[in-house]
Amino acid sequence: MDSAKNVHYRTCPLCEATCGLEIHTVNGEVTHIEGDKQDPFSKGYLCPKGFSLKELHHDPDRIREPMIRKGTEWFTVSYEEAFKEVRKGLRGVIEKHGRDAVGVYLGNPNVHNLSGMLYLPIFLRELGSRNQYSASTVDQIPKQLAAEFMYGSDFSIPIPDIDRTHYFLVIGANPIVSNGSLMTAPNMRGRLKSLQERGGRLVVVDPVRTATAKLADEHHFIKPGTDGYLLFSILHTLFDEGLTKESHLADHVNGLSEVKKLAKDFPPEKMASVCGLDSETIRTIARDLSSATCAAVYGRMGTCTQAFGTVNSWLIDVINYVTGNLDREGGVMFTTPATGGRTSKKGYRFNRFRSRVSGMPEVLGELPVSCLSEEMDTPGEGQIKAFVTVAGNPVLSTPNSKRLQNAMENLEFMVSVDCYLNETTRKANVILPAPTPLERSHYDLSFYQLSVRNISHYSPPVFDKKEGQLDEWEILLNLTALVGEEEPDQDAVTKIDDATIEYLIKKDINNDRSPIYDRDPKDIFEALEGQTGPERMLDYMLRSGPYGDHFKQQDGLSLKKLEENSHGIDLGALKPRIPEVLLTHTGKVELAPELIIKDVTRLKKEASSQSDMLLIGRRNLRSNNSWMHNLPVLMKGKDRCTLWLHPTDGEKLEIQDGELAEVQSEVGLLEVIVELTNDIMPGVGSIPHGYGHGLSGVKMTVAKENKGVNTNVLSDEKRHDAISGTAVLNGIPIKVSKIKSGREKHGAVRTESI
Ligand SMILES: Nc1nc2c(c(=O)[nH]1)N[C@H]1C(S)=C(S)[C@@H](COP(=O)(O)OP(=O)(O)OC[C@H]3O[C@@H](n4cnc5c(=O)[nH]c(N)nc54)[C@H](O)[C@@H]3O)O[C@H]1N2
Ligand SMILES: Nc1nc2c(c(=O)[nH]1)N[C@H]1C(S)=C(S)[C@@H](COP(=O)(O)OP(=O)(O)OC[C@H]3O[C@@H](n4cnc5c(=O)[nH]c(N)nc54)[C@H](O)[C@@H]3O)O[C@H]1N2
Ligand code: SF4
Ligand SMILES: [Mo]
Repeated sequence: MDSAKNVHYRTCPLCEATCGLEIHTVNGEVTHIEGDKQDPFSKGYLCPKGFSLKELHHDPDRIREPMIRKGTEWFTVSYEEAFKEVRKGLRGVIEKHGRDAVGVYLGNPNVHNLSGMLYLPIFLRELGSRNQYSASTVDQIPKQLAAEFMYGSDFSIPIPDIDRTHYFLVIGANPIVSNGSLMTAPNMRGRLKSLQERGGRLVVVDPVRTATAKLADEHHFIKPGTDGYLLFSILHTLFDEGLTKESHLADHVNGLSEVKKLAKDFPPEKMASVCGLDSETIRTIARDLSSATCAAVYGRMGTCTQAFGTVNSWLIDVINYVTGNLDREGGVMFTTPATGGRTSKKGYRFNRFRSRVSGMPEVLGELPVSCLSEEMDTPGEGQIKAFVTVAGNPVLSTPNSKRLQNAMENLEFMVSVDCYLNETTRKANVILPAPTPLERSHYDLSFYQLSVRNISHYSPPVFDKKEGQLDEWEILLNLTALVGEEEPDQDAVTKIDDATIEYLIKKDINNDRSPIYDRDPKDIFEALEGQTGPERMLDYMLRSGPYGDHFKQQDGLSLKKLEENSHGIDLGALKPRIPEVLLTHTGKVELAPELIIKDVTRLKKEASSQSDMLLIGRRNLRSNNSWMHNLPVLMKGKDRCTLWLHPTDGEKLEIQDGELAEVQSEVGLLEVIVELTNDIMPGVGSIPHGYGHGLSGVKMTVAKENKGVNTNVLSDEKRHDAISGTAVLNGIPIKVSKIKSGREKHGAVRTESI
């Protein structure tokens, strides 16, 4: 903890790269932040966002105390008063309309937060509403769902073994800017350069010549939304030219012949014009993939958030398998996280219930966020009347923002756990303040499951919380208590916390795949005595995990051991895990899951969009979705929320660089400054998401100066991946036109103001 002058080591929780930071403080103030050179994973690397934790912590706009809204005015209140108000609001709705009338939206920072990862499931279970949504269905759910069907667990995602591969095919991802996603690895540029230095090739397929593409040995433009055709024609070539490799996994796989049959219909010569790559290029990619000593195919946002997201994610793994690269060094591999992975299975977590209005299937315990606004604005039993957001900004991040904004006007009650008064939380009745990353402990429970090496690193809080300030897990357990039958208070928090650890221990001692199977629970409770909250849960998971001390059975990991190793512990490179990792009913890799195979029929029918112009998104190194636009250190420089167009499109539309254009989709309209660039494919426009800070009631002074436009007024909630329900955020048909009159610059958005 902080006193006088200190140096603290911790991982950065802002993105998936998990860089080690060295944080210098004097008397409770951060003086400066550097990369931790002794971190075994990041070795001193950090990006500009790492430094910004200082400004985030000291940001005067950040919410530090519970707040209640009366009309348009906000008042600071005690936690007690805030919880009383939340209890009245949520229980009132539950009593009148039932539990499904409470909708919940969980945003991205929850997966970077130990409290969110460990305690939100408890809150959701107690709440018992089907209306659970998250940022996952505007993101990676297709990849998780493909993994659920193929390997039996949604977190069994094969990760590119980037440090050992010789050929890396990156489709629809920009890891140089995003710092990698579903591929935790700090210093992506360094790792990709090493790949090239050892004679490997980096090949990028993207409608934009991105920073990653500029580093690559080859870059190919692709028409947005057509990756399914490209991937199938690569697969076709592999079979057609006899390039598939007899796999060491042949005895562990079902469905190869079915896949081979399907691939027949996708010859590169037919698919080339659909996706915009020529057939010889496609065949060459297939040949190179096959002849490389080892290779990894990797796809991310560009392949997930489109109409065939699940099919794409599956095809990527199929190609990795048939080229002999699944579960193999230098190919794609499964992690062995220190906190253990899933070890038991109760069947697929898909379509166990459907959404009320459109009948969309449940996906991994939640409903696609594309249904959120219709569940709010369509009357009837089960209509969402109260809304809970935790670390989310759905108004800027989910499709058809205008409809969602209108729908939210009819809510009877809303509570947010957040650190800013932003486009979403401004509509809450109560805001409960989330501590900053420096006031809480940290462990990357999610991302060490998706990491290119097995790593374990615990970070204690840098600063003490203020007297009386609640940690986020305590806020979440108070909410759990109040949606149940309990009074929200410390006793309830303790009771639920104790019950949870007891439940976990009992589950594991009855699970014959757990290292603590059949142990006496007393030994385990005793060993954990004196601990509470996330630290106790984490200690338990580490000790009962694959490298753990298994409660004094061997010399192994524990929270104490991690505390003694403040730079983190490298547990080594990834190791082959098939068949032990598989949790499918058959115990095999299912290469041809029924639901995915069915969707191939749709792929065959829907060649591609007829629109002249397709909209995609992009990311910037100095930004992170919607919520870090209030930090001056990141926001300096030129306006980044622009529409990128190719100069030939500019010419056709008679729009010059820097002029204002009108962009229209099926659901919305906005005005945005155009930036002409040769780096984008003709026929494609790109606007970054997470902007549109000009709405009334937002209290983010710096962000408001660079308000930009909300691209999600253009995304259509009716367009989604047919299987997972994930929204189409890439490949949205748009019309772009020049604005004739000299209207105000800087993104005045007509559709946006309500
Ligand atoms: N600096 C920064 N880092 C971040 C974030 C951030 O906002 N800023 N956000 C974090 C989050 S939440 C995530 S999920 C990750 C995302 O990580 P990435 O997926 O690596 O990031 P994106 O920039 O979304 O990359 C998607 C790429 O797909 C391309 N693309 C669009 N449509 C298509 C298509 O149809 N086909 C193909 N092949 N490509 C297409 C886009 O041009 C873009 O280059 O980044 C994380 N890291
Ligand atoms: N068009 C388009 N839309 C997109 C995308 C795209 O590429 N294009 N990308 C999508 C993706 S990949 C993602 S992940 C989503 C992100 O979508 P969201 O998760 O909805 O939005 P964020 O911008 O990440 O907002 C995070 C919120 O959490 C708060 N916060 C930050 N840290 C904490 C914390 O520790 N605790 C709590 N309680 N609150 C905290 C912030 O103040 C902010 O309000 O956007 C998606 N939307
Ligand atoms: S790359 Fe990600 S984890 Fe590393 S410093 Fe930047 S934001 Fe933090
Ligand atoms: Mo994301």
